[in-house]
Amino acid sequence: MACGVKAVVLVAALLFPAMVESMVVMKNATRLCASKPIVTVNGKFPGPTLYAREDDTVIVRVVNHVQHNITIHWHGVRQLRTGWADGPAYITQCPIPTGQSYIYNFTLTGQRGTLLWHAHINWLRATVHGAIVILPKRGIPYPFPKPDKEEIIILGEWWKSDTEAVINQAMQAGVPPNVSDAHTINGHPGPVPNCSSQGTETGYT
Ligand SMILES: [Cu+2]
Repeated sequence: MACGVKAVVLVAALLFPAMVESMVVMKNATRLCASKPIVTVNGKFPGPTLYAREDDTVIVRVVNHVQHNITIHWHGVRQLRTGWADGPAYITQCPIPTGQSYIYNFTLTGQRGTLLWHAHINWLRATVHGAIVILPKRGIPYPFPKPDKEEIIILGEWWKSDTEAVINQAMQAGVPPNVSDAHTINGHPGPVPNCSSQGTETGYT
């Protein structure tokens, strides 16, 4: 998956680990014949892929430019003595307010594979999520034959309405939230009949 320069990580084993800047910004997105503003990292949906190696230290500075408090959770990453980098809002950290930033700093000890990062407050994870690929240490293969090609596939859901409104309504009414309008593969619900404009949709689903 292509990703912006700001999004590509990498580190440790180096004396001076690189810091990745992640900007949380609004972006207009068109799906299912309709557009709405969504919260994104670096204007991407799904968000940028983070690449690292086992034993790397990952340092990500998240800068909040939207009118929502936000945190980022590294789903499946074992936070060994770095609980403050885990991300659940009001559990291991205060959320990052508008205009503020927070530096996530953790080491990928004894882990390889593809995991997910996502927002961890209210329903912002609906659009704020992406892959984190943890490669084996340099010179060490995965415990299976080298694949011809690797592709990141992220399954998600799309609501035509604002997802923060969906969850807030449900919480206030004490009822389950409205179900999504579509499932997505890498952010795309696929072609829609009778929809002249597919907006920003590209690729195949
Ligand atoms: Cu998670």
